Amino acid sequence: MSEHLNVSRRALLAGAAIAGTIAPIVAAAPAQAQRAPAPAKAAAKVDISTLPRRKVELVAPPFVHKHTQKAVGGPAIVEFTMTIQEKKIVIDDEGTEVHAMTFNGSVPGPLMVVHQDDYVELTLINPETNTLMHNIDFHSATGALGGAGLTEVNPGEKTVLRWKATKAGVFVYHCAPSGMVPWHVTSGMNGAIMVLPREGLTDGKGNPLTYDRIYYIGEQDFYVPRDKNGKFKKYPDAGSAYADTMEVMRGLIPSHVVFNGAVGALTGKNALQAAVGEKVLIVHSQANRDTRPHLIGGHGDYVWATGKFHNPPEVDQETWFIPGGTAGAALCAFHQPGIYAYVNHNLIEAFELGAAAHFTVTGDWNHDLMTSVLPATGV
Ligand SMILES: [Cu+2]
Repeated sequence: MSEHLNVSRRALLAGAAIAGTIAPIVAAAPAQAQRAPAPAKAAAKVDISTLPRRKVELVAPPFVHKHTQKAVGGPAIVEFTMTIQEKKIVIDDEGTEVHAMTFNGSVPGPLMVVHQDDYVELTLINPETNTLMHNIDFHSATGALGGAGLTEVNPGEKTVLRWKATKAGVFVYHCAPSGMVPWHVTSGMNGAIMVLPREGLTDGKGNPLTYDRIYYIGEQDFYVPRDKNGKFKKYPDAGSAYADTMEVMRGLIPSHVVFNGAVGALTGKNALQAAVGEKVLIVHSQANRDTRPHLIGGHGDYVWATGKFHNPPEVDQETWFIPGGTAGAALCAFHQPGIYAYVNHNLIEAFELGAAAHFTVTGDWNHDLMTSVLPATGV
């Protein structure tokens, strides 16, 4: 048990007050990143006031809000609103609890979709019913710690950040409060944004690639403390779980590695749906640890493992590697009906810790691709 046991609400709000050993990473960033800068004096190349505005209603993963694959018209200001929710969630069939920190109530937060050169305008709300300060670091944004330096919001506050989507690809976003970054990220406070090229996806040789469906899978490592008997402990709130959770985190061995917030969140009756002949874009993020997705019985036909669409995709992949802090994208066509497992192919993490999803695919079996020549028969 760590000595940092009693974490008061005030200390949590102060963020960096806890455990000086973990504070310096962000505290060392340039001080000006922590303050709102004065408006730029140089004439902006784009007159923001002339751009059209579009409001997007976000939806919870694995689903993705409506969007066009090719941009329609010129750049726009795309307005999003996210409300931060601190909430207790159950992460497995045994009732193991985590006091999660979430963007919009889900782990991961919603996938946001824009096109390159659009402006993302996010209203971030931290309701006064929450207890912690939060912010957001977009890996796709430029400056101020990805926006984290301009978006610190205490309970009862909201903030608005606008940034230009200059890079095409799928990117992680996550909470990054001074001194407490890994705790917030491994409590579920991460998601992804997809910045599509204005012309849509291509194969790197000028040929367009399109998808019939898109799903967003956020892989999450949790570090739930155990009691003397090895049972997962329960706590009344996030603050009282903090010290024990940090101790488990420092051991670097997660108690759970799950897709979309819980063991089984995307399996069985929650399986992802597709039909034979459909091409599915699977966006997969991991804000903290490396992962290696694999579609059992299928392939990544076009894979941007590090998620950036102006690199040619790799083709015909069996397993692809997504480094921690990255989102990747894989375009997979389904050619046979049935249930496919989509896993982190560290199979211990998939089968023992929870990192697995199912696709249920409808359609007709193709005997040319596979057939049972001799069912199991006695010899
Ligand atoms: Cu946070």
